[in-house]
Amino acid sequence: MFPTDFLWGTATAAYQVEGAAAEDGRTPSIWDVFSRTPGKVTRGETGDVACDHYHRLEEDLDILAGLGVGAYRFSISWPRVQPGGSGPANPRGLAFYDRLVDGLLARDIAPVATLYHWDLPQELEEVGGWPHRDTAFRFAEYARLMGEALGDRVHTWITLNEPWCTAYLGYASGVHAPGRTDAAAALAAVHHLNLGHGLAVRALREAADPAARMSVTLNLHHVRGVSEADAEAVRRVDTLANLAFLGPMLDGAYPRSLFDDTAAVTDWAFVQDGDEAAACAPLDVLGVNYYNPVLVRRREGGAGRETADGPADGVASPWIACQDVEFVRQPGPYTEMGWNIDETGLTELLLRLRRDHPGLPTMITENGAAFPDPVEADGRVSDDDRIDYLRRHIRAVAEAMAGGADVRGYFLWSLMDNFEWAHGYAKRFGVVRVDRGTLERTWKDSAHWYRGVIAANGVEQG
Ligand code: IFM
Repeated sequence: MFPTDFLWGTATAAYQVEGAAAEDGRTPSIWDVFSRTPGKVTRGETGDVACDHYHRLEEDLDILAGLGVGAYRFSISWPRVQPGGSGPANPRGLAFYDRLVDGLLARDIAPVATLYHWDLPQELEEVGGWPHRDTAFRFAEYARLMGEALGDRVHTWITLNEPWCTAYLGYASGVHAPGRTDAAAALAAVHHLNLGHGLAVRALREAADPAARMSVTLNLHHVRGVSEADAEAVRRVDTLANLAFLGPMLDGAYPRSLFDDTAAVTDWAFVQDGDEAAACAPLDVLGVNYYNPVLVRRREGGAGRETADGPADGVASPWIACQDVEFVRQPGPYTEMGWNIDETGLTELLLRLRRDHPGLPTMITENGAAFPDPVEADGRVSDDDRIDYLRRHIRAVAEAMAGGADVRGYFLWSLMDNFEWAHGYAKRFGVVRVDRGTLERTWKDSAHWYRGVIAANGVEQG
């Protein structure tokens, strides 16, 4: 079903799996600080130990080899390799990623490295974080250091993971680190993430092997209206969630409607001459994370509730300037996150990208689901619900490709159960189970199934 060079992989992120939070010179990130703040993470859990991937690297590499993946998407912990977010690289931190990359290559697995998966060095937050312009330049400097250190071996570089989450969950709703609730700051963060991305791609192009591919991962929202009368609600959410990043990164300009929609919040004076062009650096492939679609309608009669994806009125929302939009709960089935399962949104999203950005290939850099995953008496985890979710979504990718979408790979989220941010360890996304007491790894049925998908280079027809 898939081309012979289609990349099958799994994905993780540094703070979610590594642990070793204070080892070998690593300094705290905003997530270390946030997770220690009472009330921010379920049961007060932290990534101090996480999956202890830092110390169990060889075992985890062998699991990847056993699955037969062609690629592995990991992220680099910025405060591990450049403690404090400035100055020279930390050789002891870099040594871990050297071992990881070399271990992947030795197993014939292509390393796909994400530079920023939400763990900003705390020192950079203390001088303003992403709303502060200088952070974009610090990020580019860090990118250059990584290009110099690993650029001869990394197959694909992903600058940012889901800048939507960094900006809107970190600085507007505050449910992610650093936990600020300032809509104007969130929009400034959007801009400095876009700028940092463009600067980082240029730095990597200079420092890394010319064959290395450049990418960014966006959690694009596939937005639908309840009826045709809701087109304006769809446009507003699409602009804030998608075009705020796609515009500058791919077309070198923000849609002017974004400025109009958010004029009551900020005048966007932080966008300086030349910034939009600087944010736009040619990419080889666009990373797409997809979990579920979004359904909206025009909110009638003022004060209502943001029902599906956000909190009630009066509580900080990630949806800046969307007071006239209601997020509608969609029909099930649902995953353990409460997210509805609807793979048709993935096909439609990929076809939209093909239409709007012809010539730019895509790669699914995350797709997967959390489920309760009870352990049976013999230790087996029969996660048929996850297998069904994955099968549906892989078929949806195939359908988009049949419609002309140029999709180059699929990375399952996640290799193993890990620290699910504000949910702590309560939500399990892995195809490999990690026992919270012993940290022992056990293949769930979905891991065996995925190995078969990779071996067959596809799933059975529906
Ligand atoms: O665990 C996260 C990941 O870090 C980013 N994308 C969504 C996943 C599931 O919530």
